[in-house]
Amino acid sequence: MTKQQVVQKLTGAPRAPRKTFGKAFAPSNIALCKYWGKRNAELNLPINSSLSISLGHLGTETVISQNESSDDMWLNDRHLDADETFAKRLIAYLNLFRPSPDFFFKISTTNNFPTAAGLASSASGYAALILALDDFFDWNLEGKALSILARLGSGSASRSVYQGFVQWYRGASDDGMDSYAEQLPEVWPELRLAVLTVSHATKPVSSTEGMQKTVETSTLYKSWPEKAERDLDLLRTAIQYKYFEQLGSVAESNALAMHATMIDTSPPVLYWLPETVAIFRKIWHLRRQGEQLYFTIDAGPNVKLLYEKPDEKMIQNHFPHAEIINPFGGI
Ligand code: 2P0
Repeated sequence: MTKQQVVQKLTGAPRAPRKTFGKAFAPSNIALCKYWGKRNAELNLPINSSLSISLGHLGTETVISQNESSDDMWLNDRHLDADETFAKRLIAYLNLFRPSPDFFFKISTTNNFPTAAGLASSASGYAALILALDDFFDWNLEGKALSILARLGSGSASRSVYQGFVQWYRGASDDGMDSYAEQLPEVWPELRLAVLTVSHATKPVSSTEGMQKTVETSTLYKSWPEKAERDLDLLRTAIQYKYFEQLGSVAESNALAMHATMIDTSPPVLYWLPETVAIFRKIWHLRRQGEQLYFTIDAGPNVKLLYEKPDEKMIQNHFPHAEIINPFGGI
């Protein structure tokens, strides 16, 4: 099945928008059990299920309307040239939703998280875009369909159409209709994340390319799907009973295992910098002294701490530059 066929199946025959503009917000998210590896690159169908926490009010707001003669795209108040990589990907996604080839969009998208925090923008970006399109065309789609459509833009976006803890089911069908995310019922108001920024530089290998190469060449990757499914079960239990130690230790182990498969790739994909490893060592040292903190890390050098609210002072003392996030603060 193609992306276009998936869109037709979920939104029906193409028709004009019913509103003058559409507007939506979607949160960024950080995975505790990571998405790494696709079984279908066209539809962003994952090899393993994943589980994330959405970041409350930190994310992307998008406003969309009709434009004459060409697409007009703005990112954080900067006009995008149609030949920029970012714009090309956006236009390819918008092509799926045009009622006719001569229909063009105006899009203004704004990320409210500090760019310095190094949080992924494709997740909240494509989630906000599909929610804004749903508003503009007045489709009134349910969460499952929105999650599937967001996935066509970027895999991790399938999780950003919801707040709170979110699970993305890998699914098994070829058309991906069973590969969507759902919000979990639990909340954990004491849970905190803190971003430690090591570098603002664009990563040398994109996630899309990194995971493709890993699947193709890493021997260690063979053990990843089973490890991810087991970690996901352990995380579900940790969330259900608020076992922080289990949540933190499983998330940390899952992130390190994902990076192990990247390092095992040919040529190696190593996102860490010396400062990244120094932070790992500092966290492990603090844990040996009895402190309760863990980390997770995505396809980049920046580290995300996991801790609970009573430990905020300790975190601020040891990591004065940490960007603290309260994921359940705005829910
Ligand atoms: C995640 N990452 O679960 C994992 C952990 C990065 C490391 O999802 O190709 O930008 O657009 O589907 O979603 C980043 O990958 O990749 C990602 P595409 P995406 O958050």
